[in-house]
Formats: sequence, C-alpha cells, structure tokens
Amino acid sequence: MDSSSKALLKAFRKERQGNPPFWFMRQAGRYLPEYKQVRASTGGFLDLCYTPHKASEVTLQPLDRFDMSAAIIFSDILVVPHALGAGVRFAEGEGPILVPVDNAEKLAALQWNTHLLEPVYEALRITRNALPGDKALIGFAGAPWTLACYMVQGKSDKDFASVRAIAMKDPAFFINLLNLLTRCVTQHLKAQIRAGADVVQIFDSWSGVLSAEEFDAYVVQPTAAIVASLKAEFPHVPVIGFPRLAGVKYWDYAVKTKVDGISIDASVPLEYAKQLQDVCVVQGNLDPVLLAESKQATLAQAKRIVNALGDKSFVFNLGHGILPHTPIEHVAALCAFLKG
Ligand code: 1CP
Repeated sequence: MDSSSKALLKAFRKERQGNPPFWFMRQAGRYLPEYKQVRASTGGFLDLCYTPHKASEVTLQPLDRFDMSAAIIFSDILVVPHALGAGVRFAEGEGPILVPVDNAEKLAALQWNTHLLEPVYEALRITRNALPGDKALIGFAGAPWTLACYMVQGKSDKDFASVRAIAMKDPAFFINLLNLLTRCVTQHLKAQIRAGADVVQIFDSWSGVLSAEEFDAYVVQPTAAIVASLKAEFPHVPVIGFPRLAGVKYWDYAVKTKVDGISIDASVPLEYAKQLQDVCVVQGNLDPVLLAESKQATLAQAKRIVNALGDKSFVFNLGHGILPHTPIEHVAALCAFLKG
C-alpha cells in the first residue's frame, strides 16, 4: 500500500474521511502491562530507547491492542541532550536528571555525537517494515526551548523560572544554546524521516511558562527555523507542533512557524480550535485526566470534540500524554468510539 492509504496523511492532504484518524501521546507506556513487562526486562529507560528491536516492539504494542491510525516511535525528547553529552539519566520514580549546562563554558564543552542516535533510526526502520501499510509512523523531537529547560535546570521543574532568569542575565549564552539545539533537532528529525517517519511532531511541553516576547524568541523563531529547513528537504512530510499551554499564542505559533498541524492541550476551547483550523490541521484535545477517571465523561467529551472539529482537517488526540494509571478499558472504549 502506498502512503495515500494512510488516514493520518489524508488529514494533512485535507481529504474528507468518515472517522477522524487518531493516536495518543504516550500511547506506549506504563498503563500497558505488556510495556511494563518489556521495561522490567531492560536495564534503564534509555537502554530501552537504544535497543532497536525492543523500542520497536513497544512502539507497536498499542496498535496491536487498539488499532490506532499511527505509531509514534518509542524514544524520548532527552535523547538529543544525551547525544550532546549532557549526562542524561533517568532515576527510578524521579524523572530525568542531567548535568546542568548553565553557562557559556559548559555550552562550549558539549559535543554532538550523532552515532549515539543510530539505534533510534534503526528502531524506525524496523518499525517501518513491520507496520501495516495503512498506518503512519511518527518521529518526534523536543523543541529547543523545552530541551533547554531540562539542560539548564538539570531536572524537571514547575515553571522553569530560574531558566528564564539565566536567559535574562546571559542572553548570548541562552541564544547560543537555542541555536545549537535548533541545529541538532533539525538533524535528528531529518534522520528520522530518512529512516521511515511519515510525519514528525515537535514537543514544546514548557512553552506555557513564557511571556509573549519570550514565546516569540524561544518558541516561535527556533521552531520556524526547524520547519523551514525540514520543508526545504522534505516538502511533503507533515510537521506537527505542540506548544503546550500556549493559550491565545497558539494562533501566532501556527501562522509564524508554518507547521502543517498544531496539537492543542485540553485547556483550548473548541470554538478557538475551530478558528485554528483555518490555518492548519488541528490535533487534540481530550483531557488525559478525564480519560483516566471516567469512561462515560470521556465518550461524551470525545463526541463534542469530533462534532466541533471533525468536519475539517482534524486528528483526534489527547491534550497531553496518557497517564500511567489510566484503565485500559477506557482507552479501548474511546478507540471503539473513534473507529465508529
Ligand atoms: O518507563 C517509563 O515509564 C518512563 C517514562 C517515560 C516514557 C514512557 C519517559 C521518561 N519517556 C517516555 C516515552 C516518551 N517520551 C515518548 C514515547 C512515545 C509515545 O508517546 O508513546 C514521548 C513522545 C516522550 C516525549 C517527552 N519526554 C516529553 C514531551 C511530551 C510531554 O510529556 O510533555 C517530555 C517532556 C519528556 C521528558 C520525560 N521523559 C520521561 C519523563 C517522565 C519525562 C517528563 C519529565 C517531567 O515531568 O518534566
């Protein structure tokens, strides 16, 4: 089957379809027992990301169960800082920990080792070959701002105010870091497309903590540069942006970055989302907390979303990743509804 039969790609070609294509952020993960089994048989989380046949296996698990329209390669946004030598590790139950890169000297010491990312591309090639012809394969990367948050802070945070403070005190350092990340993310996405990704998504999970001016400089400009470079080489590969919690700035983001699709979080009103559909494909936005808590309320809200957005180019997704305690039965019921 050629790419024309993939429901996700049809949405980007603005072809009308009966039911919307769908996939879920973090569709591979701890809510699935088969994921936990593979995870338990593998050393660390990064070992799972860098073992191609295992990464490919967990990528395909949710499709075997729920028949989503697309697989997203199992990896993490922090593989890019890892390949830069930022000392990424995942402490059990604690989330990511990195060696902070918070000044020009530490920035100058980074070295981009692309060979460390070869297993990610191999996992994409294996998955491409195993995937049914009507399913799309999604590659992804973290956006420069979100990656810079983790690199400068060295761990997660509630609002990354100290990263913003460092950017204010030493703008030259911070812009150089963003520029480096822009180059590395672009390369990483291009390599994923060459390895078989049909679509790529750029995750800017922390874009919601910025002022309007910072948002333009740290989110919009680097993302626009990435999109322009991808489009020059791969004009037909759709790029989805996810500037999470961007609020009224979603519009500017869509217009100025020239992404093909915009993934919206659950705080975005459906009326506003409809307006975004004049600019690009909209993806979203069921609340993952709702999905975890109530099957009935999930189905009612999914209906509202599809009724509001389904008659224009639309991809059903969540507003953020599936939570680990989500009952499988809720996900199954949602998928059954979406398949009609
Ligand atoms: O074994 C485990 O359960 C570890 C948890 C886990 C998983 C399943 C991490 C650690 N990463 C992943 C996979 C992952 N991460 C995917 C896989 C593909 C899929 O969607 O199925 C994707 C797309 C990501 C992207 C990612 N990683 C983001 C962007 C999306 C988001 O959630 O906002 C971010 C911010 C990360 C960093 C990260 N990696 C892992 C964790 C727990 C975190 C978040 C840390 C924090 O709270 O700040």
